[in-house]
Amino acid sequence: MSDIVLRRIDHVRFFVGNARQSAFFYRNAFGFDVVAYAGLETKVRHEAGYVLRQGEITFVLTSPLSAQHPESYRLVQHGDGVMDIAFEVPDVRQAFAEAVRRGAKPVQEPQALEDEFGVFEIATIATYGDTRHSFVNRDRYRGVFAPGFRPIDPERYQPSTRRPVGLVAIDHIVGNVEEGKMNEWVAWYRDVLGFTQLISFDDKDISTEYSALMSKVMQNGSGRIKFPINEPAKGKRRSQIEEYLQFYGGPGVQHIALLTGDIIQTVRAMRANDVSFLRVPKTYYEALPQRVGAIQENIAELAELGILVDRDDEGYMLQIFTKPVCDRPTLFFEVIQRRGARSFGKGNFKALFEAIEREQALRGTL
Ligand code: TYF
Ligand code: FE
Repeated sequence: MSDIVLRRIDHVRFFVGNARQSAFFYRNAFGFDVVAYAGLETKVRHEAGYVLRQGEITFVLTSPLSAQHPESYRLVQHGDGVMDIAFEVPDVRQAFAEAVRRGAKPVQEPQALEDEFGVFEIATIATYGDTRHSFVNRDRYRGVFAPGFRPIDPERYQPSTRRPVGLVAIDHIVGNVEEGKMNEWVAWYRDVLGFTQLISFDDKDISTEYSALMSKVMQNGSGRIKFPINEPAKGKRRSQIEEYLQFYGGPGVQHIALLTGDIIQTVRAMRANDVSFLRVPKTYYEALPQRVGAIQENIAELAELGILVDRDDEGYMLQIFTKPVCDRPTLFFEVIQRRGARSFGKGNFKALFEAIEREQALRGTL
């Protein structure tokens, strides 16, 4: 029938135990501005919400204010994590009706929420695990984020005087699903949201000694929204994907890749803010000139910061991975700069996964 048009990722909502403290982390470590708040002071009684923005990226942090909150089970089941990847769509009712007609499980019927700033429309479907996709439309809404939210009190959040971090957009968001389920979720993104497959990596591409996984990258019609989906593959010992599934208590978002126009500046700022990144051995940088050829960046500087490089037939890309940002070894972030390349750093998989395995070994989960 009709197409589901996704304009962009509107926001990513995290369900967390203490949104006030998570907002402090994403502001002071990742460089987000805190732009809006919902909670007791804005007459919202059941949850607190903080809206953070950097470039085109919007994160929403939600915490329940009582055990009666219908989502509060998430905190014990999953720990902090991504609850919703919301899309901006031209027509919420049509997107929801069509997605459900194509087999999506409905979570929340279309609603038009109104306040003095206009009408905000939202509907929600389920995806892997307890993760959701909302469809939102704010064409008739002039408020700071959504009804219930108020601009943040500048007394509480002065404009940051730190060095700018420079994150500009979401490049991709990766989901981990159970062994044998990757193709079902690939089919779901194809059949329900009309995505197509961009790339596939099998266990031979990515199996190290231990950390075997398979991955397929799905993208929407415009190519602006990219969702790799991973499943564990049989390796010698426990896959990093199995470790995630165990600690998250099921499928969920594994990492969010954030684009920067200057990864050296971004990683310098984040390191100065105490963000912990994975490290690869020095030998990685000795082999780098041979592997990727001429690049604009200084290799000593990349080595100092731990930034990885990979090349494809369209150009090259630079990337780096944080350690997990929660106590559970679940969600982490990637910072990525693209210089022509549209790929996902296959040439870094071995060094990267061996770095992840060293962390798994420290946790005793390998
Ligand atoms: O998103 C990707 O495909 C790359 C590679 O645990 C990757 O960032 C895949 C799995 C993983 C870490 C990175
Ligand atoms: Fe990635």
